[in-house]
Amino acid sequence: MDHSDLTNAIIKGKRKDAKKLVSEAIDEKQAPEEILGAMVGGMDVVGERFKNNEIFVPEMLIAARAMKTGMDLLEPVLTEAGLQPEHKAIVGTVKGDLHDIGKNLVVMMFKGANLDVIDLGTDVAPEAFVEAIKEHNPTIVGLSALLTTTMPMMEATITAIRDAGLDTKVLVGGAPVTADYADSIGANGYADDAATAVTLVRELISA
Ligand code: B1M
Repeated sequence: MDHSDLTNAIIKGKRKDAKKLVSEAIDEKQAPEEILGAMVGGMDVVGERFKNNEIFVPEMLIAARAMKTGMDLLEPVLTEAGLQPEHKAIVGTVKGDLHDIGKNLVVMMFKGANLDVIDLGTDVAPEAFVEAIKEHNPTIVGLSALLTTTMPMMEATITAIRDAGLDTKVLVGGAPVTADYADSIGANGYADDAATAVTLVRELISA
């Protein structure tokens, strides 16, 4: 079944269209994984356009909202079909840092890529990340920081995770963070923006 109109509804952030199209596809007993794939495909296009500065934060937010509208209808159907997200991601802004606009975009893009996301919020202590990893056993942990004064908390968090004997892959990002800094603190990956974060997670998962 062609779901290109649903993909376009996500790209354009048309949440009413997304709701109608997902509802119709479910009623017609379309394969739920194909309906999901059409929406994830739409978010991939949104991510690419955001990365290329063709669209900006507001457009990304309305696309994510359209995806959430569709997912609210589809999730029960996916669960019934036994189709749970294969991978979990824990995401948070590090201790001492209250910035979460970017972190929230990363969370939205991860959900758009069908990851099961546990969002720890802001000002998250290293030990809170460790406890959450032990509880949820995620594939990926994402750390966000927006202050030069809180970037060292990224290193402290990675150290706490490793000292706890956990080898979960850690992805870092945020305006002042760089790939060199990520390497210097032993992160497994760095992403410049939310769309690249999705690409990187997919690479880390398939590695
Ligand atoms: Co503050 N703040 N702020 N601030 N703030 C900055 C970051 C600052 C650069 C402004 C400035 O002085 N030019 C400066 C930091 C300087 C430095 O250390 N480098 C600064 C300061 C100093 C402060 C305070 C200390 C101000 C004060 O109170 N004296 C204070 C600190 C509070 C605290 O955190 N403890 C403060 C407070 C705030 C608010 C809370 C009021 C507010 C945040 C609101 C919120 O987030 N809920 C705020 C804001 C909005 C900003 C600016 C204006 C915008 C940041 C933003 O949201 N950008 C910012 C100036 C600037 O950066 N232009 C500034 C948009 C967002 C989409 O980008 O977060 O970079 P970004 O996310 C991107 C990428 O980085 C990436 O993907 C996102 C989307 O593509 N990404 C990841 C982000 N996280 C990622 C994680 C990943 C991967 C990619 O893997 C997991």
